[in-house]
Amino acid sequence: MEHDGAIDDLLSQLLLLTMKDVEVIGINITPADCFIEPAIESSYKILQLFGKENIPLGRSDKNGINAFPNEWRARPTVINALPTLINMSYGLNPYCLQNAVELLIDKLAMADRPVTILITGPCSNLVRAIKKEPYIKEKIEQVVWMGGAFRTHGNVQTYQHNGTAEWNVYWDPKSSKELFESEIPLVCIPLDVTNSVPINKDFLSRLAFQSDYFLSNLAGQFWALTIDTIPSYHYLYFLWDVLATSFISIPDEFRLEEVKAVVSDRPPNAGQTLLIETGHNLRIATNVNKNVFYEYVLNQLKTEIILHPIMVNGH
Ligand code: AGV
Ligand code: CA
Repeated sequence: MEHDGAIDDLLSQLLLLTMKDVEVIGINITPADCFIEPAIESSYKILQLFGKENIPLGRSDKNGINAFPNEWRARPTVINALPTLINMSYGLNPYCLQNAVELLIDKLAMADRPVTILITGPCSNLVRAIKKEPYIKEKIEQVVWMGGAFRTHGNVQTYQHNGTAEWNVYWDPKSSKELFESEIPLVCIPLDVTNSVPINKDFLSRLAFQSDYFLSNLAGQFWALTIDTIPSYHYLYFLWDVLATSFISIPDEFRLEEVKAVVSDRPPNAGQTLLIETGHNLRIATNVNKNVFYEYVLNQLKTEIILHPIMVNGH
C-alpha cells in the first residue's frame, strides 16, 4: 500500500488490515496530504492494533511539485491525540525507516506471487521504482489508484489552475503522466465514482450504533474529525481512498470501463486526466453499488481485534 497519511488514508489502511484474504507486505507513506512524522506514528499504531507491526513501513521525503495546503496536512496530527491512540506505546524512530522507493523495489523483487499495489496518494514512489528497476514491473499484477477526474470536475482549487484536476494526480503531475505512459495494468478509482460516496450522517450514525466493536468506535472517531473539513463551508469529505481500498476485496461491485487517457503536466490544467483516442490504456471505475459498499465497510469494522493492555495503557 502507498498512502499519504490523511485521515482517509489511515482509515483505508485500517480497512485493508481487516481483509482476511489480503496479505499486506509493506506500506509506504508519502508526505503529500500529511506531515510525515505524525502519519508514521498513526500508521504504526494502527499496525500495532492488529498485531501486525512486523509489516514494514517505508518513508518518502519527496516534495511534490504542487504541495497540499498545510491546513490539510496538519489534520492527521489530531488522530494521534485521540484517547485510543495517545497512550499506546510507540517505540519506532520515524527517521530510521527504509526509503519508500527502496522498500517497494525490495518487496517486489522478493515477491513469489503477483502483487497488487494500492495507491491512495500520489504515485511518485512507484514511478521512481519502475524507472530504477524496470524488471519489477513483471511482479505487478495491477495497480489500483485513487486518482483522476475523467468526466467530472476536479477538486483542486488554487492559483494557476482551472479546477480540472484531482489532487493525487496534481501533486506530482509529471509522475502521474509517466504512470499512464508506462501502461502498467492500472485501475483508477477517480472522482467520477468517489463523488457518489460522501461521508454522511446516516453512515456515521449506523457506525455509532455498532460502536461496541472496537474498530467501529475508532473509525467513528476518525471520521468525526472530517466533519469540519477545511474549508468547512465546502463541507464534503468523501470515502475517496476507502472506496479504492474496498475495490481490492469487492471488485465485482464496481463497473469498469476501458479507456485511453493522458495526464497534463502544465498549467492551467496540470494533473488533469484527459480521455483522448491517442492516449494510454487503463481502466477507470465509473460506478459502484453504493449500498453494498457501505454495508461492506460497516461489516468489516465489526472485525474483532485482540487488545493487549500494554498497548492501550502505554505502560
Ligand atoms: O483528492 C482526494 C485525495 C484522497 O486520496 N485527498 C484526500 C484523500 O485522501 C486529497 C483531498 C481532496 N480534498 C481534500 C483532500 C480535503 N478537503 N481535505 C483533505 N484532503
Ligand atoms: Ca490520500
